[in-house]
Amino acid sequence: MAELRGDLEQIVGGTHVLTDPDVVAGYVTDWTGNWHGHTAAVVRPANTDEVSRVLARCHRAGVAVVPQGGNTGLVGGSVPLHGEVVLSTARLNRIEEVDALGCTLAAGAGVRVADAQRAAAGHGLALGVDLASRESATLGGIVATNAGGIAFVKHGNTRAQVLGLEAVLADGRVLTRWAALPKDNIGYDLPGLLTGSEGTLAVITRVLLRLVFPAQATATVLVGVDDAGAALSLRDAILEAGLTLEAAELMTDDGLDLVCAEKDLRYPFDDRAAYTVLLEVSGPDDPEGSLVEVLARCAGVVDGTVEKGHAERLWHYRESHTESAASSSVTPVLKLDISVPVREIGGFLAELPELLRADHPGIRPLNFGHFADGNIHVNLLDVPPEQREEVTDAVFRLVAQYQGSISAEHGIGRAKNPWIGLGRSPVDLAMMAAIRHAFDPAGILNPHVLRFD
Ligand code: FAD
Ligand code: 2HG
Ligand code: ZN
Repeated sequence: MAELRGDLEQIVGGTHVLTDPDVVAGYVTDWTGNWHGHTAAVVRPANTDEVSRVLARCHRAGVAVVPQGGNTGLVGGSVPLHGEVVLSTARLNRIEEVDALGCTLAAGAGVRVADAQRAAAGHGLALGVDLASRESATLGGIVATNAGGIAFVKHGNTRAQVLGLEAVLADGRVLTRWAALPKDNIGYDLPGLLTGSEGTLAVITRVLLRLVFPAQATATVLVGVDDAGAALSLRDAILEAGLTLEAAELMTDDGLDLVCAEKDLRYPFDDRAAYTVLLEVSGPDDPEGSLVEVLARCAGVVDGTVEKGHAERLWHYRESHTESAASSSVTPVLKLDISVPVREIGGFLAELPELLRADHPGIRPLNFGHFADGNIHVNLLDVPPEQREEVTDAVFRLVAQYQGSISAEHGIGRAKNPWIGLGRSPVDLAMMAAIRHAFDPAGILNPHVLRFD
């Protein structure tokens, strides 16, 4: 290992091979605080060539590598639990170009999402992906996890934004698909395959992303509704009125109370409602006025507050859920990011607390999510460590009954490996294993993540 470290220092420079336990601490524990590991070294290459040489050297030594971006992943996939070398993309942080005419952004994989958003905004454009971790999550990270986020309802997932990638294979070879062509059908979609591969097929070093035109006039509403059906009716009424949905988020009354307590916020309504929905809409003229009209004629609306634009004040209630759950729970929050068909959201949300109450009365569920996509973030607070597996199993079996997915947008990571068979058939798993073997026959890239056996 000392010889390997010396060679890595030769490649990236001594100051970019980190081994001091105090410095390395932030790289070996995940955002949720549930996954703690250790590493022989954190290596911070500055460009694709250095990444290639680092991987070739680790490959020769048979040493496993965990790629890490902003370390905001929520499924334990970005930390070395078995002593793997951490390859940090922190120094791949250059925004190369915003092409305003072609509507593309070219950047290093270590660029923070918010920096890319600001660069795009500087040219009157926007990134098609947005998420609350934007100030820390990286472009390589959102590609590697195929992140969803709050703009999914309008622009789709990260995969839909990827035009090209540069990536380094496990043995150090560089794979480049880099054409700013929306139409390009030569063979298999390898960038699409690397998107969502969670660091198991290659290390992404540069990304070429499509940019979108931001909505000009927007309005945001926070509205209390009686049930999940009313939330969906409201969504439909908005679309029928000719407005465009920019975001559609759901919160529960318990969740809102918890956020208000943790963040010292005022409960937003006079009257209580079972669910609170946050909708951001855009339209050619006066979306705020159109929204007020729609609300007035929708059944099941209890109370609401409408603001012009992307109202940070209202978004704060929704975007504070993750942090509030973390600060309120006495154990690391058990995060089960799932999806069900939209018509089943109400049934699922009603059945889940009953299921937990019966066998685990001490666990506090906090459910919220991107409801127009059927994506519910089940957050379970105060779960005793020895019950995590049993509780996960119970929730995932309920998800399977509802024909849902055990991973809507966060990936499989380490956290969901044992349940992957609930979502994919044996043939499907065998094909994915074969693809992985073709990319990385020696099995050195994030070997404990996204397992198919
Ligand atoms: P990391 O956490 O560092 O890594 C995540 C995975 O990608 C790991 O498996 C890692 O090995 C791999 N990886 C990272 N970079 C590379 C690379 N360059 N090449 C190859 N593999 C790589 N997720 C959503 O989908 N939607 C949301 O709305 C959302 N909101 C969030 C809000 C908060 C407050 C937090 C804390 C997290 C949220 N997340 C969300 C989860 C997380 O931010 C995303 O998964 C994000 O894409 C991870 O980016 P990262 O740079 O932090 O990646
Ligand atoms: C979000 O939508 C993220 O805010 C995080 O995907 C979800 O904390 C979570 O469970
Ligand atoms: Zn989410």
